[in-house]
Amino acid sequence: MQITETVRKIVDETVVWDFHTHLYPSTFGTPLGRDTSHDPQGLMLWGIDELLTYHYLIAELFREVPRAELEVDQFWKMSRAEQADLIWKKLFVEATPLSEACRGVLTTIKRLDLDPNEKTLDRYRGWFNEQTPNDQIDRVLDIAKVDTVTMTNDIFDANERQRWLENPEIASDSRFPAVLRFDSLVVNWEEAAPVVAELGYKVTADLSGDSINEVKRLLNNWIARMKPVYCAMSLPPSWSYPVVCNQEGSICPDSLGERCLTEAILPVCADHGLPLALMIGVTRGANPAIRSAGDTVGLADVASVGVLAKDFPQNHLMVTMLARENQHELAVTARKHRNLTPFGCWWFLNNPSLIEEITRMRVELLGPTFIPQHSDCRILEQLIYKWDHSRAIIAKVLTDTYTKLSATGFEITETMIKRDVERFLHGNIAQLLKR
Ligand code: RAT
Ligand code: ZN
Repeated sequence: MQITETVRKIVDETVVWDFHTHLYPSTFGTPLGRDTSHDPQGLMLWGIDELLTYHYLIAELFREVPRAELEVDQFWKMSRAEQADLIWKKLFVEATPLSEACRGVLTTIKRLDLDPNEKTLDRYRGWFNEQTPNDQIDRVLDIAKVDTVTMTNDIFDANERQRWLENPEIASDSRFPAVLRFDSLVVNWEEAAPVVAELGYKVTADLSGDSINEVKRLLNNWIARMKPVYCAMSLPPSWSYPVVCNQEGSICPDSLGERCLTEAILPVCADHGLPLALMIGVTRGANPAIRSAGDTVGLADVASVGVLAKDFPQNHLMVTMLARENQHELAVTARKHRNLTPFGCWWFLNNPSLIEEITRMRVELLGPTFIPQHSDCRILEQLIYKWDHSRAIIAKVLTDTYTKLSATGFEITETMIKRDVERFLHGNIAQLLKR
């Protein structure tokens, strides 16, 4: 058997369950829809203008263009189409699109059978305008060979929350399972409390009285409404468990977040058999002027993850971390706690060189017991490039691993490779989410 060719073929053909995205089906409305789903505030993002105004590319635009030519405020006043035109001109026409986020747009265009050498966006826009949202979902899932696109459904996003309240059938497309997300409960209880109170729950700013039970009631109600496959939050690099509080005399804000986590979130997740995903290491608003393009990475405390896994053996934790420097310790920590599964190469790590390094190390330390990648897509068509690019690297790492293994005299079979790849791209997720 030719290991390289066999692995590549199997990795390319195996259908993916994407563990974490920000994608939605058309029932959530779409700004680019000529039918009933048309909705300027809609959440289903697709098309060339959205692809080009991805926050990764906005960050790159501001590196390329000097301030004298474009003030940040000026950019935000432009229409989405004008922003997309500018990004195409500056990053793809007047400069060579060397970065991973740029290459991704080109891979996507090519795999949609369009020519990546256009000087303007007219042809692309013309093509997208002829598509309908639902046909485009089918087409993209087919090209990317993805059958399950896990959503991120944030109860603190008023726009999204309203849609769930108005339409109980909103998540009827089983290809898009829901995920209950609630960062502010832990990261910023002060900000969360008035919103939770407004929703009809009797909570106080210091979590006194019946507050914890009310947070549990909130979570139970939203679990009943969304039927999520897991719960999730992202945490800053400063997050620690147990909380280390330097503030004397007053209530430490982080300890309120910790109470939400340990007294409400973890018990509710355990009751429902739902894993909790922790995405750790993001500092929001390091440069707030450029909005989501201004979030950054920080070194986080992996030991806290281990202590949490030890203290809550009845919970399953799915963890991804943003700093490259945290990856080895996370993999080692997962060896100590079977209720801890590392997943994905998140955000600034979703680059070929880093995916390769991290996946290689995880295979060496964890064998087949982790989830190598998630896409974090915000725009539908990104599924094409994110999975294309990741599949190539996963195949490379597995080829090297099987080659070394076969040098021992151990026989590698096609059945074995299929079993492993299926676990990595689909099966491990299905098993953890009991689906
Ligand atoms: O990767 C991203 O697009 C980030 O903006 C975040 O959405 C991050 O992945 C998150 O889920 O918090
Ligand atoms: Zn995300």
